[in-house]
Amino acid sequence: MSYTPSPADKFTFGLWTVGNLGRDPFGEPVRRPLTPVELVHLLAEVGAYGVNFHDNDLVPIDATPAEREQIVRDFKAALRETGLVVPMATTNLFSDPAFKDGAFTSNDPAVRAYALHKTMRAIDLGVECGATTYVFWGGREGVETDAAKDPVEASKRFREALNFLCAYVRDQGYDLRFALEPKPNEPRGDIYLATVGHALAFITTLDHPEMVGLNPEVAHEQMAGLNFLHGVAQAWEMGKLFHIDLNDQAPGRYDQDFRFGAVNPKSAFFLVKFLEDVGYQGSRHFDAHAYRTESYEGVKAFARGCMRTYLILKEKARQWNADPEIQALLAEINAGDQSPIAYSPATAAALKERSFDRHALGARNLAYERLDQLTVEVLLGVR
Ligand code: GLT
Ligand code: MN
Ligand code: MN
Repeated sequence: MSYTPSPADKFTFGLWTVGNLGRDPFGEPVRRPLTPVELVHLLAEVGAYGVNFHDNDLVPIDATPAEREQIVRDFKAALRETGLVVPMATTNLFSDPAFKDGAFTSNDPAVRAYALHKTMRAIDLGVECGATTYVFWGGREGVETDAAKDPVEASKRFREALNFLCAYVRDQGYDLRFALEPKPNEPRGDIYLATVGHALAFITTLDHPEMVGLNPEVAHEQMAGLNFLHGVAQAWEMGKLFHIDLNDQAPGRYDQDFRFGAVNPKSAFFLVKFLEDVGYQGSRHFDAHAYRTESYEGVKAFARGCMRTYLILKEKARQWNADPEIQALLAEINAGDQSPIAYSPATAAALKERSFDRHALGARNLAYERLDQLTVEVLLGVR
């Protein structure tokens, strides 16, 4: 097995991921800035399929229209040269001090209007570069104190903004879907729409729910102490898994954005197995950063590592699915008539009268210990 990435794997990185300078709240940058064109070439060198960006990863916030045109021309030329594509784009609604108290949920109507203005322009830029998915990560949409904002009002403002922007996209005739990216906290003390579950429920209240889905991120659900796979599965089952941010995270820490599979390869395995088993067709976007210790050689090792780990886990999933002992256990676990009990008055009446041997039900051995051990042995390479 060579585990070499190919375009069919749809491995993507943001300009902000491989371009991360290693700044943190306690320390200055450790890597020199690369231009978007240099980053495209770096990604091509490691074998990525695509590159995503925030408006200001590509075009500085204070660029003149002429500068914007030149930057976009150069960037597109780099895309043509390398064959990289731009499947997703997004807006930076968190760095500028104007957004210190949120963008769409700010108490200041001028800030909310500016956020719409900036997002429409960023959507135009993304679409111009080929994006068909547009991410909304509301990093500043929250509070440090609940004295500051009414959370019901915040929900309404978020909804109004998304309704406005859906209408804009439809009006322009863009082929673009929105993907909400939840996160429980950081940089705000608490962020609204904290988890996949919050976002899924919120989407049903929008004017165009069919245009809006999820971009769940591994580390964000784990920061909330949740099982990421379960959130992803629920989004998938509702037809809402529009995009995914892959990385890793130790429990109970800050937003670490580690290389995919770096901390918990077992949960990464079940995630990859899920995406491959269900036939998820979207980007596999690595929203992670190289350690602050690394030079750009280390950044390349980081990016290669994300993709290689994904492909190794994909192969492990194939092996797991083909393992006769695992399959026999699964057949045993799922034995019996699994079809749902459809309601009718007669079925309900019969079911009420049916007698159950609950002691026998409770006494059944479910063999999950053996199944989990086999999983561990597949992962550790001894099967
Ligand atoms: C930021 C954040 C990510 C989001 C990006 C999209 S920006 O790096 O930590 O999780 O996906 O806005
Ligand atoms: Mn993150
Ligand atoms: Mn992310």
